[in-house]
Amino acid sequence: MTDNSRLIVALDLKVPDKAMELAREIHREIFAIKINWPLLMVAGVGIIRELSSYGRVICDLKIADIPNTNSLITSNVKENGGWGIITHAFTGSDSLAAVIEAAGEMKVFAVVSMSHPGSDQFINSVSMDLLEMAMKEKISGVIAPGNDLVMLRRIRNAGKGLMILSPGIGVQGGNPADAIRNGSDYVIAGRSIYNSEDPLGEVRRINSAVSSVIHRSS
Ligand code: 3DU
Repeated sequence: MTDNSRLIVALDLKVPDKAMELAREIHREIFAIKINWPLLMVAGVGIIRELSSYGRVICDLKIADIPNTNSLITSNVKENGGWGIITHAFTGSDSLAAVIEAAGEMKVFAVVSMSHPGSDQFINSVSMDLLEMAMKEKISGVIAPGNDLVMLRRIRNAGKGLMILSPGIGVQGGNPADAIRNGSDYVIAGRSIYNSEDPLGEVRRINSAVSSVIHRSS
């Protein structure tokens, strides 16, 4: 994996061999791989270690439980070589603190807003409170939508110094250059890459869209 890329690829495949094959094809040109329940449920926790032979693996488990359970889940990811973990923040500071403590050196990212329409019903009305609480707990970064640029900018402005990872790119309507321009540090894309006829070509297209923005602003 490379620090030159701002792309995190969501490997939401239910066939572990296909996920490994795709990881092998694209890993040199991306920043990290993100896995979620669809793959983890089929492959088991050992897939974290297998994929981490290619570099950083972020486990998007959107943990939302009591502190003890959160801590057990997080330690499973850590013991299997995860680089990062994604947790919900709405469960409160004790639950979040449990993830951060169990994570040790691992990065912890908290969901403070989401990219689908339903996020306007509940979570988006408390996003700034979730962000403030997560910062008090010394979170590494947050998840903020790459297809809602107004929300993204609010989170960027209030979350100085935080790493912002943004899904919502591609199939969900966001585009990588706009997300980076509006405050994302890393964009997350899944279907637009793993359903493409040419996944590596799609990775390169996103990388070059992002680099043109970064180079223009630096
Ligand atoms: O829409 P895509 O196929 O590019 O996948 C986006 C990934 O990011 C997917 O794993 C989804 O579970 C995750 N995600 C969101 O899409 C939106 C969020 O707010 C948080 C995570």
